[in-house]
Amino acid sequence: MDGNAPEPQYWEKLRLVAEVLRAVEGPIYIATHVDPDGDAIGSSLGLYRALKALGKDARWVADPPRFLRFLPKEEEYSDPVERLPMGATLVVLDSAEPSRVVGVPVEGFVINLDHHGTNPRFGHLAVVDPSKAATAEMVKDLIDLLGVAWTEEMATPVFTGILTDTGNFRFANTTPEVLRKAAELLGYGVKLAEITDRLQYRTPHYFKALGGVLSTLRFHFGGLLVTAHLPEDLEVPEEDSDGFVGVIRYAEGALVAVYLRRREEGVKVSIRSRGGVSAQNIAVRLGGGGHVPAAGATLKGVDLEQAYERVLEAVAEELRRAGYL
Ligand SMILES: [Mn+2]
Repeated sequence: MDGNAPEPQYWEKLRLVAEVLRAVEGPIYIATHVDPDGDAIGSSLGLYRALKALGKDARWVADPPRFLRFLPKEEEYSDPVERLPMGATLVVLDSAEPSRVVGVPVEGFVINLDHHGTNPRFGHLAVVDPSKAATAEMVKDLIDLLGVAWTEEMATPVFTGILTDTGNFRFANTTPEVLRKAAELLGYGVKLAEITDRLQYRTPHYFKALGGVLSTLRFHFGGLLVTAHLPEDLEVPEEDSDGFVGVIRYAEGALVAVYLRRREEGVKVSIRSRGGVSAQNIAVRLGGGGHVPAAGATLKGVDLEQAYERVLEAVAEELRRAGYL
């Protein structure tokens, strides 16, 4: 099976999700993946607000990172729960696998909405469409199907999810359809300039860490691969660390960028690629997953040096497959 093919029954399945959600009388839990990004927070908050507007007993379990905390009100997100009540419905968004879901156990009637091709289609109702730029794009369609009247409060997080997963409409996933949806959302009062500005805010600590990361920059395979890592003496929150790969990926001539940092569970790697080279293939070889241009993995039980070795091996294999080596 081609993990990246569009979902042929997208609208049928999404319509079924809308019907189920409209019919639910009990609590509907909404959750997303660990280390949530703009799409994770945006898609789940947008759906939460739409379900609330429908009068549903919706609960959004999340811990928004600092740079996204301007989106929700504090009373909108709730703390992790150990068990879901009997008969609960759980909607998980943007989570490539059940183990990535954070804050709730994956139980009850599970609806899985995602755009990661590597998603194993877990849950009772899975709508996984890798042709979609963002899970928020799917939530845009779902809210339309729910028949809720759009408001700025609903449109803003959904728009933010699309904005961040398309790299501010710069990535190849920015299709005419994506721009049409984004334009429609702008029409509901989304403040584009304000949001793009807010999303770039970082702490002074972040900029110091960036200096440390850039001091580790190295080129491999004649410049086809650029790598950098977080120096061992530097600590930054994962949400800050996430963005560093987005800086080094612009090294001219590099087809692959890999950023590594030590975490409790091992070494986490973020991978970006272009020019027919698949970050997803590299990530899968390292035991992770993601999209073709952007993917990641966590290498368990290795130190930084061993992680570099494995990364170089996996990248070499992919560069060979793509005909560059
Ligand atoms: Mn996403």
